[in-house]
Amino acid sequence: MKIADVRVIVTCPGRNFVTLKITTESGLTGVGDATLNGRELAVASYLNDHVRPLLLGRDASQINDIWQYLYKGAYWRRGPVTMTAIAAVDTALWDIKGKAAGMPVYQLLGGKAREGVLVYGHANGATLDEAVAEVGRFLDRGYRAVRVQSGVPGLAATYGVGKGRDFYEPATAGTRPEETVWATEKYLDFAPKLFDAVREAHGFGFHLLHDVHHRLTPIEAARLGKAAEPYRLFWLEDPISEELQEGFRLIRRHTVTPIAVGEVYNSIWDCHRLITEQLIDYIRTTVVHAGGITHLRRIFDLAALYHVKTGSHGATDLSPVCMAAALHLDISVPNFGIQEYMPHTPETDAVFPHSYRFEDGMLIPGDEPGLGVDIDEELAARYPYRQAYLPVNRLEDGTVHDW
Ligand code: EZ4
Ligand code: CO
Repeated sequence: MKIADVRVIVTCPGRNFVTLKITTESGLTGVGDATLNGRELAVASYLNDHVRPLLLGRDASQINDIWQYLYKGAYWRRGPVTMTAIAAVDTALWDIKGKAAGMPVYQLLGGKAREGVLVYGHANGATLDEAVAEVGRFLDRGYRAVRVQSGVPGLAATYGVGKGRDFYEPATAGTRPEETVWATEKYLDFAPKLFDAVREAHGFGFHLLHDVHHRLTPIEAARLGKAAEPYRLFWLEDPISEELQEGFRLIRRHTVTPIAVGEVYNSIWDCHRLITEQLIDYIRTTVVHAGGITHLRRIFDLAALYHVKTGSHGATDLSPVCMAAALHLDISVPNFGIQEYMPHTPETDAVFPHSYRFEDGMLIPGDEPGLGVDIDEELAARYPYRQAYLPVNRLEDGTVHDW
């Protein structure tokens, strides 16, 4: 199973995606997502310039050895660029291993531990009323779990509220990031009213989630968590910046609202204390940014020991290749919690044909050998890369704040 070809494909069917495609001498192919939103070309270069020469001629079946070779062999450890590049290689090799074995990857991971993967959708509104109505639209479509985000009175724009309805996309094309303005006190006054209105309108028969997107201090987050308790959130996501791990101790002292963290983490070393000290309830690391299936499994296994469940990131910047891989892992691990799911645009779905499907609020991975996802390279070539950035966020006095 010698690796004969390694290609890095950059495409922009509405947004940028970087995909690694590995081909063996016998003609088996595997794909891995390598997209790092707003910093895409850094990963493309890491793969093309530094990893590709190391893979050619190597045995594609040696996933464990290749992972360690790329991780320890670089000397420089961790970081989003490195771990995304390693993830792409790892994912593509699992895809190949599944095809070589004639089995879907979830079978190689020990088989299905559940019938489907519970997902949550994103209900967004510019106003409270719009957000409440959007939650209803998701429930009508069969979602059992919905994240709600709303514009905040007095703020021009806020995280999670897009221009269109289904395809919220925070990155914008251009040579400079968009800038947004934030005021914590306006948000903190408003957020409990939003949860109250959603529960008032739609009841408690579904899971309600909310993403703070790293913007509070620990004591502010503690206040919000406490205020949210009557509305029984499934989770409060990223209440504070992910670097401030000690801050989660303070949040924990004040509230039983479950906490989800980890979409910006890229290794087990970023979250082992949060897990072993039981400071969080859901770990949001996912395949593409946390070293692939091989490494994410280790994080999930550690989390299982401490009753921390999985809740992988699944926004639109994670390609259908990542989603497919995530679903194979989600469906097989004992401590699965929930999977984020934002459907991609039809243009993106056409570039990445895939067999997973949405059914009754769950995603079901396909049963064909490998991951059940591919990239249409001819179609991908019609959408050249466009420079794009995530927004930069400032307080009302101009201070740069966490976005
Ligand atoms: O801002 O994926 O929970 N989801 C999120 C996402 C992230 C983007 C960053 O690339 O927080 O919307
Ligand atoms: Co988030």
